[in-house]
Amino acid sequence: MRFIKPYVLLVIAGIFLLLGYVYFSFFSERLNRCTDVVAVTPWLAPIVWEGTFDAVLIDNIYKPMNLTVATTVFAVGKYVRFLQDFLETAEKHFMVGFHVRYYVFTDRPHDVPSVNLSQGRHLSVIQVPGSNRWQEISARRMEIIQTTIERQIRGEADYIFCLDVDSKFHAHWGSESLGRLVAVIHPGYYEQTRDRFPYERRPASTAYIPMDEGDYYYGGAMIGGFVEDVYTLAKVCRTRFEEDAGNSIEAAWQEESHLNRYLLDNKPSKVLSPEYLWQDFKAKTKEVKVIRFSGVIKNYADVRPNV
Ligand code: UD2
Repeated sequence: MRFIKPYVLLVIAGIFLLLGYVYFSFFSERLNRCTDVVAVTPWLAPIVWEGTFDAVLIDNIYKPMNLTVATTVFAVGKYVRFLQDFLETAEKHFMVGFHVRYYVFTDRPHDVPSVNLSQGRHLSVIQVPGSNRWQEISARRMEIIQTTIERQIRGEADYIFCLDVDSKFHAHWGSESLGRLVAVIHPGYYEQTRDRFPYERRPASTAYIPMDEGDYYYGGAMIGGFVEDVYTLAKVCRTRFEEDAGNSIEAAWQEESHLNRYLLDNKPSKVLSPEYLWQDFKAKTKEVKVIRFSGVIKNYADVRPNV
Protein backbone atom coordinates (compact mmCIF):
# COMPACT_ATOMS: atom_id res chain seq x y z
CA MET A 1 0.00 0.00 0.00
CA ARG A 2 1.39 3.40 -0.93
CA PHE A 3 1.14 6.29 1.57
CA ILE A 4 0.48 9.87 0.55
CA LYS A 5 3.51 11.99 1.17
CA PRO A 6 3.18 14.41 4.14
CA TYR A 7 3.75 17.50 2.01
CA VAL A 8 0.86 16.47 -0.30
CA LEU A 9 -1.36 16.13 2.78
CA LEU A 10 -0.25 19.56 3.90
CA VAL A 11 -1.10 21.08 0.49
CA ILE A 12 -4.55 19.42 0.52
CA ALA A 13 -5.21 20.64 4.08
CA GLY A 14 -4.08 24.12 3.03
CA ILE A 15 -6.48 24.12 0.08
CA PHE A 16 -9.36 23.09 2.36
CA LEU A 17 -8.44 25.75 4.89
CA LEU A 18 -8.35 28.38 2.17
CA LEU A 19 -11.71 27.27 0.73
CA GLY A 20 -13.20 27.24 4.24
CA TYR A 21 -11.93 30.73 4.93
CA VAL A 22 -13.31 32.08 1.64
CA TYR A 23 -16.67 30.32 2.21
CA PHE A 24 -17.15 31.53 5.78
CA SER A 25 -15.94 35.07 5.21
CA PHE A 26 -18.27 35.41 2.20
CA PHE A 27 -21.32 33.97 3.94
CA SER A 28 -20.74 35.56 7.32
CA GLU A 29 -20.41 38.91 5.57
CA ARG A 30 -23.72 38.26 3.79
CA LEU A 31 -25.24 36.98 7.00
CA ASN A 32 -24.20 40.13 8.85
CA ARG A 33 -25.75 42.29 6.19
CA CYS A 34 -28.97 40.26 6.23
CA THR A 35 -29.36 40.20 9.99
CA ASP A 36 -28.82 43.93 10.36
CA VAL A 37 -32.55 44.49 10.05
CA VAL A 38 -35.75 42.48 10.26
CA ALA A 39 -37.46 42.63 6.88
CA VAL A 40 -40.79 40.99 7.67
CA THR A 41 -43.42 41.47 10.39
CA PRO A 42 -44.76 38.56 12.48
CA TRP A 43 -47.88 38.60 10.25
CA LEU A 44 -45.60 38.36 7.17
CA ALA A 45 -45.95 41.88 5.81
CA PRO A 46 -42.74 43.23 4.27
CA ILE A 47 -40.74 45.86 6.16
CA VAL A 48 -39.13 48.02 3.49
CA TRP A 49 -35.43 48.75 3.98
CA GLU A 50 -32.73 49.58 1.47
CA GLY A 51 -31.58 46.29 -0.07
CA THR A 52 -34.95 44.55 0.25
CA PHE A 53 -36.29 45.72 -3.10
CA ASP A 54 -35.27 46.34 -6.69
CA ALA A 55 -36.53 49.81 -7.59
CA VAL A 56 -36.34 49.23 -11.35
CA LEU A 57 -38.23 45.94 -11.15
CA ILE A 58 -41.01 47.35 -8.93
CA ASP A 59 -41.38 50.44 -11.09
CA ASN A 60 -41.72 48.20 -14.14
CA ILE A 61 -44.66 46.49 -12.42
CA TYR A 62 -46.45 49.62 -11.23
CA LYS A 63 -45.77 52.17 -13.98
CA PRO A 64 -47.85 50.48 -16.70
CA MET A 65 -50.83 50.66 -14.30
CA ASN A 66 -51.00 54.43 -14.85
CA LEU A 67 -51.61 55.08 -11.17
CA THR A 68 -52.30 58.38 -9.45
CA VAL A 69 -50.92 58.94 -5.98
CA ALA A 70 -52.64 61.53 -3.77
CA THR A 71 -50.43 63.27 -1.23
CA THR A 72 -52.02 65.27 1.55
CA VAL A 73 -50.10 67.78 3.59
CA PHE A 74 -51.27 70.24 6.23
CA ALA A 75 -49.66 73.66 6.46
CA VAL A 76 -51.75 75.51 8.99
CA GLY A 77 -50.57 78.79 10.56
CA LYS A 78 -46.81 79.23 10.53
CA TYR A 79 -46.27 75.71 9.19
CA VAL A 80 -46.83 77.17 5.72
CA ARG A 81 -43.13 78.10 5.82
CA PHE A 82 -42.20 74.41 5.45
CA LEU A 83 -44.12 73.92 2.20
CA GLN A 84 -41.49 75.15 -0.24
CA ASP A 85 -38.79 72.68 0.82
CA PHE A 86 -41.33 69.89 1.21
CA LEU A 87 -42.66 70.32 -2.33
CA GLU A 88 -39.31 71.03 -4.00
CA THR A 89 -37.70 67.94 -2.49
CA ALA A 90 -40.80 65.82 -3.22
CA GLU A 91 -40.46 66.78 -6.87
CA LYS A 92 -36.91 65.41 -6.83
CA HIS A 93 -37.45 62.17 -4.91
CA PHE A 94 -41.08 61.26 -4.25
CA MET A 95 -42.92 58.91 -6.64
CA VAL A 96 -40.92 60.25 -9.57
CA GLY A 97 -42.48 59.21 -12.88
CA PHE A 98 -45.93 58.72 -11.34
CA HIS A 99 -48.99 60.93 -11.47
CA VAL A 100 -49.03 62.78 -8.17
CA ARG A 101 -51.79 65.04 -6.82
CA TYR A 102 -50.79 67.16 -3.86
CA TYR A 103 -53.60 68.40 -1.61
CA VAL A 104 -52.34 71.27 0.53
CA PHE A 105 -54.58 72.13 3.48
CA THR A 106 -53.98 75.59 4.85
CA ASP A 107 -55.62 78.62 6.40
CA ARG A 108 -53.17 80.83 4.44
CA PRO A 109 -53.76 80.01 0.75
CA HIS A 110 -51.99 83.20 -0.38
CA ASP A 111 -48.77 82.06 1.28
CA VAL A 112 -48.59 78.76 -0.60
CA PRO A 113 -45.36 79.00 -2.65
CA SER A 114 -45.39 78.46 -6.36
CA VAL A 115 -43.22 75.43 -7.08
CA ASN A 116 -42.48 74.05 -10.55
CA LEU A 117 -44.14 70.65 -10.82
CA SER A 118 -43.08 67.99 -13.29
CA GLN A 119 -45.46 66.76 -15.95
CA GLY A 120 -48.33 64.68 -14.57
CA ARG A 121 -48.16 66.32 -11.15
CA HIS A 122 -50.80 68.73 -9.82
CA LEU A 123 -51.39 70.72 -6.67
CA SER A 124 -54.73 71.75 -5.11
CA VAL A 125 -54.98 74.19 -2.23
CA ILE A 126 -57.85 73.54 0.17
CA GLN A 127 -58.70 76.14 2.75
CA VAL A 128 -59.16 74.87 6.32
CA PRO A 129 -59.71 76.77 9.56
CA GLY A 130 -56.74 77.79 11.72
CA SER A 131 -56.62 77.02 15.42
CA ASN A 132 -54.93 78.34 18.51
CA ARG A 133 -54.11 74.79 19.67
CA TRP A 134 -51.55 72.68 17.74
CA GLN A 135 -53.07 69.55 19.26
CA GLU A 136 -56.34 70.37 17.52
CA ILE A 137 -54.67 71.06 14.17
CA SER A 138 -52.81 67.79 14.35
CA ALA A 139 -55.86 65.81 15.49
CA ARG A 140 -58.33 67.32 13.03
CA ARG A 141 -56.25 66.01 10.14
CA MET A 142 -58.14 62.70 10.29
CA GLU A 143 -61.50 64.42 9.91
CA ILE A 144 -60.30 66.60 7.03
CA ILE A 145 -58.64 63.67 5.24
CA GLN A 146 -61.88 61.69 5.63
CA THR A 147 -64.11 64.42 4.23
CA THR A 148 -61.71 65.33 1.39
CA ILE A 149 -61.53 61.68 0.32
CA GLU A 150 -65.34 61.63 0.26
CA ARG A 151 -65.61 64.86 -1.72
CA GLN A 152 -62.64 64.75 -4.05
CA ILE A 153 -59.74 62.34 -3.67
CA ARG A 154 -61.81 59.18 -4.14
CA GLY A 155 -62.48 60.14 -7.77
CA GLU A 156 -58.94 61.36 -8.48
CA ALA A 157 -56.43 58.86 -7.09
CA ASP A 158 -55.66 55.19 -6.51
CA TYR A 159 -53.22 55.45 -3.60
CA ILE A 160 -52.76 58.11 -0.96
CA PHE A 161 -49.96 59.21 1.35
CA CYS A 162 -50.68 61.62 4.22
CA LEU A 163 -47.45 63.32 5.26
CA ASP A 164 -46.14 65.86 7.79
CA VAL A 165 -45.10 69.13 6.16
CA ASP A 166 -42.15 69.99 8.41
CA SER A 167 -40.03 67.48 6.52
CA LYS A 168 -37.85 67.07 3.45
CA PHE A 169 -37.20 64.22 1.03
CA HIS A 170 -33.54 63.29 0.69
CA ALA A 171 -33.55 60.15 -1.45
CA HIS A 172 -35.69 57.85 -3.57
CA TRP A 173 -39.22 57.11 -2.27
CA GLY A 174 -40.98 55.15 -4.98
CA SER A 175 -43.41 52.37 -5.80
CA GLU A 176 -41.77 49.99 -3.30
CA SER A 177 -43.84 51.90 -0.71
CA LEU A 178 -47.20 51.14 -2.30
CA GLY A 179 -49.57 48.74 -0.56
CA ARG A 180 -53.12 48.31 0.68
CA LEU A 181 -52.40 49.83 4.10
CA VAL A 182 -48.95 51.26 4.77
CA ALA A 183 -47.48 52.54 8.04
CA VAL A 184 -44.02 53.68 9.06
CA ILE A 185 -42.01 52.70 12.13
CA HIS A 186 -41.30 55.81 14.20
CA PRO A 187 -37.53 56.49 14.21
CA GLY A 188 -37.52 57.20 17.92
CA TYR A 189 -38.81 53.77 18.93
CA TYR A 190 -37.62 51.13 16.49
CA GLU A 191 -34.90 50.03 18.88
CA GLN A 192 -37.17 49.97 21.95
CA THR A 193 -39.29 47.24 23.49
CA ARG A 194 -43.04 47.77 23.43
CA ASP A 195 -43.36 48.61 27.11
CA ARG A 196 -41.40 51.78 26.24
CA PHE A 197 -43.71 52.84 23.40
CA PRO A 198 -45.66 56.04 24.15
CA TYR A 199 -49.03 54.43 23.39
CA GLU A 200 -52.10 55.80 25.16
CA ARG A 201 -52.10 53.90 28.46
CA ARG A 202 -55.33 55.12 30.07
CA PRO A 203 -58.16 52.60 29.68
CA ALA A 204 -60.63 55.50 29.56
CA SER A 205 -59.39 56.41 26.06
CA THR A 206 -60.48 54.54 22.94
CA ALA A 207 -56.80 54.63 21.90
CA TYR A 208 -55.78 52.56 24.97
CA ILE A 209 -53.19 49.85 24.45
CA PRO A 210 -52.25 47.62 27.44
CA MET A 211 -48.56 47.21 28.33
CA ASP A 212 -48.39 43.66 26.98
CA GLU A 213 -49.82 44.48 23.55
CA GLY A 214 -48.48 46.25 20.48
CA ASP A 215 -46.36 45.45 17.44
CA TYR A 216 -44.45 48.62 16.57
CA TYR A 217 -44.75 52.29 17.43
CA TYR A 218 -45.92 53.85 14.17
CA GLY A 219 -45.26 57.51 13.32
CA GLY A 220 -48.23 59.78 12.72
CA ALA A 221 -46.24 61.66 10.09
CA MET A 222 -47.01 59.08 7.38
CA ILE A 223 -50.06 57.00 6.60
CA GLY A 224 -50.53 55.43 3.19
CA GLY A 225 -52.35 52.89 1.11
CA PHE A 226 -55.37 52.44 -1.11
CA VAL A 227 -57.62 55.48 -0.89
CA GLU A 228 -60.47 53.37 0.53
CA ASP A 229 -58.33 51.75 3.22
CA VAL A 230 -56.94 55.09 4.39
CA TYR A 231 -60.48 56.45 4.29
CA THR A 232 -61.68 53.78 6.74
CA LEU A 233 -58.67 54.38 8.97
CA ALA A 234 -59.27 58.15 9.03
CA LYS A 235 -62.99 57.71 9.69
CA VAL A 236 -62.47 55.28 12.59
CA CYS A 237 -59.71 57.42 14.18
CA ARG A 238 -61.82 60.56 13.81
CA THR A 239 -64.87 58.87 15.41
CA ARG A 240 -62.78 57.58 18.32
CA PHE A 241 -61.11 60.95 18.79
CA GLU A 242 -64.53 62.59 19.01
CA GLU A 243 -65.79 59.91 21.37
CA ASP A 244 -62.80 60.62 23.64
CA ALA A 245 -63.45 64.36 23.40
CA GLY A 246 -67.04 63.71 24.52
CA ASN A 247 -65.54 62.02 27.59
CA SER A 248 -63.09 64.90 28.12
CA ILE A 249 -60.03 62.85 27.27
CA GLU A 250 -57.37 63.57 24.66
CA ALA A 251 -55.03 60.69 23.79
CA ALA A 252 -51.36 61.15 24.69
CA TRP A 253 -50.26 61.82 21.09
CA GLN A 254 -53.60 62.79 19.58
CA GLU A 255 -54.21 61.12 16.21
CA GLU A 256 -50.90 59.25 16.42
CA SER A 257 -52.25 57.36 19.47
CA HIS A 258 -55.48 56.50 17.64
CA LEU A 259 -53.47 55.47 14.58
CA ASN A 260 -51.42 53.06 16.71
CA ARG A 261 -54.56 51.54 18.24
CA TYR A 262 -56.15 51.16 14.79
CA LEU A 263 -53.06 49.50 13.31
CA LEU A 264 -52.85 47.05 16.18
CA ASP A 265 -56.31 45.74 15.21
CA ASN A 266 -55.92 46.25 11.45
CA LYS A 267 -52.39 45.18 10.59
CA PRO A 268 -50.67 47.14 7.82
CA SER A 269 -50.01 45.15 4.68
CA LYS A 270 -46.65 46.90 4.33
CA VAL A 271 -44.44 48.58 6.91
CA LEU A 272 -41.88 51.21 5.97
CA SER A 273 -38.62 51.27 7.91
CA PRO A 274 -37.46 54.48 9.62
CA GLU A 275 -35.62 55.30 6.36
CA TYR A 276 -39.02 56.70 5.36
CA LEU A 277 -39.39 58.80 8.49
CA TRP A 278 -36.25 60.07 10.10
CA GLN A 279 -35.63 63.18 12.22
CA ASP A 280 -32.82 65.58 11.41
CA PHE A 281 -31.81 65.92 15.06
CA LYS A 282 -31.22 62.17 15.30
CA ALA A 283 -27.79 60.82 14.34
CA LYS A 284 -27.89 58.20 11.58
CA THR A 285 -27.60 54.64 12.90
CA LYS A 286 -25.89 51.72 11.16
CA GLU A 287 -29.17 50.02 10.18
CA VAL A 288 -30.33 53.05 8.27
CA LYS A 289 -28.41 53.00 4.99
CA VAL A 290 -30.49 55.72 3.31
CA ILE A 291 -32.51 58.55 4.82
CA ARG A 292 -35.39 59.14 2.42
CA PHE A 293 -37.66 61.51 4.35
CA SER A 294 -36.79 63.37 7.51
CA GLY A 295 -38.40 65.90 9.84
CA VAL A 296 -36.51 69.19 9.98
CA ILE A 297 -35.33 70.68 13.25
CA LYS A 298 -37.91 73.25 14.33
CA ASN A 299 -38.35 75.63 17.18
CA TYR A 300 -41.72 74.55 18.56
CA ALA A 301 -42.20 77.83 20.44
CA ASP A 302 -41.70 79.72 17.19
CA VAL A 303 -43.94 77.69 14.84
CA ARG A 304 -46.77 76.42 17.02
CA PRO A 305 -49.72 78.59 18.08
CA ASN A 306 -49.43 77.32 21.67
CA VAL A 307 -46.65 75.63 23.64
C1 UD2 B 1 -45.46 64.09 15.99
C2 UD2 B 1 -45.75 63.30 14.74
C3 UD2 B 1 -46.92 63.96 14.03
C4 UD2 B 1 -48.14 63.98 14.94
C5 UD2 B 1 -47.79 64.64 16.28
C6 UD2 B 1 -48.83 64.35 17.35
C7 UD2 B 1 -43.86 62.14 13.70
C8 UD2 B 1 -42.48 62.32 13.21
N1 UD2 B 1 -44.53 63.29 13.96
O1 UD2 B 1 -44.88 65.30 15.45
O2 UD2 B 1 -47.22 63.31 12.84
O3 UD2 B 1 -48.60 62.67 15.10
O4 UD2 B 1 -46.58 64.14 16.83
O5 UD2 B 1 -49.88 65.19 17.28
O6 UD2 B 1 -44.36 61.03 13.79
N2 UD2 B 1 -49.47 71.23 11.75
C9 UD2 B 1 -49.76 72.45 11.14
N3 UD2 B 1 -49.80 73.56 11.91
C10 UD2 B 1 -49.57 73.56 13.26
C11 UD2 B 1 -49.27 72.32 13.87
C12 UD2 B 1 -49.21 71.16 13.08
O7 UD2 B 1 -49.99 72.51 9.94
O8 UD2 B 1 -49.60 74.63 13.89
C13 UD2 B 1 -49.47 70.01 10.91
C14 UD2 B 1 -48.21 69.94 10.04
O9 UD2 B 1 -48.50 69.27 8.86
C15 UD2 B 1 -47.26 69.12 10.91
C16 UD2 B 1 -48.24 68.12 11.52
O10 UD2 B 1 -49.46 68.85 11.73
O11 UD2 B 1 -46.27 68.53 10.10
C17 UD2 B 1 -47.78 67.49 12.84
O12 UD2 B 1 -47.51 68.48 13.80
P1 UD2 B 1 -46.07 68.64 14.44
O13 UD2 B 1 -45.06 68.42 13.37
O14 UD2 B 1 -45.99 69.88 15.22
O15 UD2 B 1 -46.04 67.44 15.44
P2 UD2 B 1 -44.73 66.72 16.04
O16 UD2 B 1 -43.48 67.30 15.50
O17 UD2 B 1 -44.84 66.66 17.53
